[in-house]
Amino acid sequence: MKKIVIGLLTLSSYTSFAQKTMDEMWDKTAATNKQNPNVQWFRDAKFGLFLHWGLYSDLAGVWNGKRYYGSGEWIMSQGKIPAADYAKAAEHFNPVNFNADEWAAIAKDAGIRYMVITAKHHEGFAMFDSKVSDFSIVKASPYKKDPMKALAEATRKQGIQFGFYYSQFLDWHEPNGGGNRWDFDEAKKNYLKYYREKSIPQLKELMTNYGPLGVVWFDMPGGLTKEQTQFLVDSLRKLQPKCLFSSRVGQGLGDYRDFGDSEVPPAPIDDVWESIYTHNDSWGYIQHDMNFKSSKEIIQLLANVASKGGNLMLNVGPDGKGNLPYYSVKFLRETGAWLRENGESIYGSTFGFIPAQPWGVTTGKPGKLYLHVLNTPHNNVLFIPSFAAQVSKVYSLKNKKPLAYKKDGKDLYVTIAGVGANSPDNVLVVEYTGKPQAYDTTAPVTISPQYDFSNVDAVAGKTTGNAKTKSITFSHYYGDWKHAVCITDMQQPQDQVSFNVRIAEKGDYKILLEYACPQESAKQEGVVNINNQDYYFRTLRTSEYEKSAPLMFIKHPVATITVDKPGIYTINIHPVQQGKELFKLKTVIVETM
Ligand code: JFZ
Repeated sequence: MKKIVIGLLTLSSYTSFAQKTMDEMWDKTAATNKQNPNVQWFRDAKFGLFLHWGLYSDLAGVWNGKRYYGSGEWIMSQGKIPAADYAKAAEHFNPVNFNADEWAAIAKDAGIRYMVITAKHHEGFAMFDSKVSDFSIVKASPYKKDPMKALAEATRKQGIQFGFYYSQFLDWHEPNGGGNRWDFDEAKKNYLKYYREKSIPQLKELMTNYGPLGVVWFDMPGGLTKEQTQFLVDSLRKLQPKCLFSSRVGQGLGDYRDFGDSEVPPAPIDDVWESIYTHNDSWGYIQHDMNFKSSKEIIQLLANVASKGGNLMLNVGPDGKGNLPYYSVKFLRETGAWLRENGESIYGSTFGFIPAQPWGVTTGKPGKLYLHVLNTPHNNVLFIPSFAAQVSKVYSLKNKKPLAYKKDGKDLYVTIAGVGANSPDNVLVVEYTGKPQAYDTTAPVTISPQYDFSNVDAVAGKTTGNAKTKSITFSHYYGDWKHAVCITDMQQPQDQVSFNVRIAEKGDYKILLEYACPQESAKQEGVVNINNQDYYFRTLRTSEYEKSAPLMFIKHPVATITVDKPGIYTINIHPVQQGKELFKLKTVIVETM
């Protein structure tokens, strides 16, 4: 490793950019501080809007007549487009339809509490008025105005927290910026010069000229040591002590934790964190990306993230003329309509103390547990296992109508008399007295015949031997990351996974294993043990695992079982012989027969 020493700052140049960024980005251990009073608004906000907007939005996923698939803001890198050619795109970039007040009003209507927009993405183009570089919307485009100024003001008028995304290290326009190896010789790069001459001065402009910012959303750290990052953070904090920094500032120095793109942690985390998702496949606008999530998906995602204790920041990609995509506006507005009726169960909530059930998830507030019913039980009776506190009232949040309930030991049963059955998330409120119980991480997973399927996810498994629980990363299009928690490394009979389940009612059930299995793992024998009964199976080939391809899962039916007595059971799975990894097991699916 080569070291360049400049004044007090030492700069290490590194070899494998891709590897390093992936490792650093997967920053699940970043230190955050939930005692910090400045994070409270963020913890309560729950729903943010992310906007990726730049020259790439105007290119719209097309260069020289060729359509690109994969995150639109990466088109310059994907096409190895020379910086000088790419810069010419600015000459045609004229977002005349941009209307800051309209964007802010749509966000408000959607129930958005904070907005983060790309001030400069990896392409290096400043979407604001910068004195530091001429490669900006004011100096290099016919638009000539500063849209960030207008948006900062418009959001503030609506009472929405405003923040900037800023790519502090990757800058493909600059010879000394990170990432562009198709134009610039890596060996000749001086990252520190880039930080000193563009990145830090522009960050200072953003933190000086746009009023109080809620957050600065750093991305893809690189080129700095821990001390240097601390120096960067300290010098910026002086400008706005209350502004929060995302964990991708690097080196564990952020104020809140960001999960990998499109990743929700499998269990609640009592920390300050955010999941980011994009509305379709790409972050930046692509004209041929029409794969939008419905309002139902957005609402259920929001409930799911809130039930784990985090925020959802949903990304939308405006086009090069400044229009928000039709479906983004439509589905955001529908989400807002749901939030107007049910927002009490989301904003300012924490994760609920009852783990996910076949019917849905829970959030909480003092004295209240919110049941987010995402799947209606066949018999219209919700089973809430191990609800220790004294219940005083149960009602539908939407119309406040009381609902019949009964306690059987600690178990609570609520009759949902057809209320809100068509809602994407039918919220019921359980009011209780006394202290909230602790979230039980070892609680058995509920299996109930009142749903067509009950899922027992890998995360609930206890592993022994060499078996492990791992988050596996893969992707569809370029930059379109997905994650699946799986049980891996089961190679011999001692490598086992056990699931503690509670079968709520007697009946016949089918057991399906959902797993991925490459050629070398296929045709191996495994065994599922339930209630001292062995059920043998042989693994079926799906496909090889590769980060840059979809991970293919099969739902393999392996056994039919009959349960005579409701109660707590163990499902144990392991290889029969010593061999290769049996499979990557994602879910044990229990189907009602
Ligand atoms: C970054 C950007 O490169 C991308 O263009 C977009 O802005 C996204 C929000 O952030 O991409 C990342 C960063 C981190 C991970 C994946 C993609 N990660 O942690 O896996």
